[in-house]
Amino acid sequence: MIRYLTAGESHGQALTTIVEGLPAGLPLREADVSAELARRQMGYGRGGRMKIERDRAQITSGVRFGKTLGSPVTLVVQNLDWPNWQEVMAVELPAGTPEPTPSLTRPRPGHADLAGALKYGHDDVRNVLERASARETTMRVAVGAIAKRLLAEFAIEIVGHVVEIGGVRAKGLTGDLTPAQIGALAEESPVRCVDPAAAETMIQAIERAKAKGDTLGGVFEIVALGVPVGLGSYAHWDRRLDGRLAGALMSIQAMKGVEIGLGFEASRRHGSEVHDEILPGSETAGGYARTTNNAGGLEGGVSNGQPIVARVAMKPLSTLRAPLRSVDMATKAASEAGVERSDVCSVPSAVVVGEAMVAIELGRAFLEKFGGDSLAEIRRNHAGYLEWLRER
Ligand code: EPS
Repeated sequence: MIRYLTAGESHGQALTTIVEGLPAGLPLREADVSAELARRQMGYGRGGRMKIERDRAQITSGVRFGKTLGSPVTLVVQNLDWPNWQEVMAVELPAGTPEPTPSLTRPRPGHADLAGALKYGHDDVRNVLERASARETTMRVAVGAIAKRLLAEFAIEIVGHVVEIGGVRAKGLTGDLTPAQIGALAEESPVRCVDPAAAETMIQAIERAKAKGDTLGGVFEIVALGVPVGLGSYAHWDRRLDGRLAGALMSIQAMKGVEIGLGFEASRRHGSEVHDEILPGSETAGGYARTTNNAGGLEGGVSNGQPIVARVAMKPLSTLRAPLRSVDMATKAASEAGVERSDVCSVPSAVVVGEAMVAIELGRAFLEKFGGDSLAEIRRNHAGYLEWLRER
């Protein structure tokens, strides 16, 4: 079972994660993780911070000679912006220095600012936003990079792409594109969208929002390929893989909705127009075929051998350069929300975080089914199961 914790403030010294439960013998290089971190930093609509940071992962435990040891893996990413924040974010005040008066007291609607400050009893909203910030997703992407590494050993691949920004929709995928092509096209696009005409309109929409001091959200899709039938379980609610994936994706900062397969559209159709008929064939191991995948690869909370497809809705970021109305928590006077340096649109980056969360949950479910202490042992378990499926 993979467990992990993340730690770190947005403008603290460093971000950290400890990942426990990885098998021994998994090839892992810092470059594997840093490559994913770089993908998260890209995307049209990002702000000034990403010009400062060059997120690089340092592995400080759990790996020797390029392979995991089976012990906890610690990853550290230094915040290059830290030298500019050492005083504001100091762990200790110099002796005799009084605590500064709270600098941020005008909570941003939509952010964790107000609820967080009331919950934890903070007078300074900075104490909330530093951790609520999506900078934390750096470490989720780092953990996801390890999970992707594990899944890749078993030919499981995860691709993500943007389908909508600010109401501008990419044209539906026709099925002509292979998942590898979708991934490659998304990678080349400044907004991670495989439809170049829509991408151009999305970029214009981001520019217009920026000019107005506003922000934009959108929708992205994550597809997992090569997932064997049988991950997750119908036997108990908290083992259902659809619920676990939805929870993991919804936990990403600023997400407001998750759909699997047809999602909300399924509720508008007859059953005969929704369910994927089961036909004889060899498409999935076990000798069954499907011609549609409206279920998004999950039936009864169990992977069914089809690609797993999830779509996620992201709200527009809550830091507006043209601020909404708020209340100054220090005086209770009507005021304008505070303005922090932020992004206009980070849906393209959120795709990379979404891929990571899906990789982590699939990695967990994979180890639950095939788990072993070493990669070699997992390989034996996995191969035995596939052989058994083939012979049925
Ligand atoms: C960041 C995400 C955003 C950025 C942040 C870096 O955080 P938030 O969710 O708080 O808007 O704004 O950068 C800053 C806080 C800054 O100083 O510019 C990320 O994904 O790394």
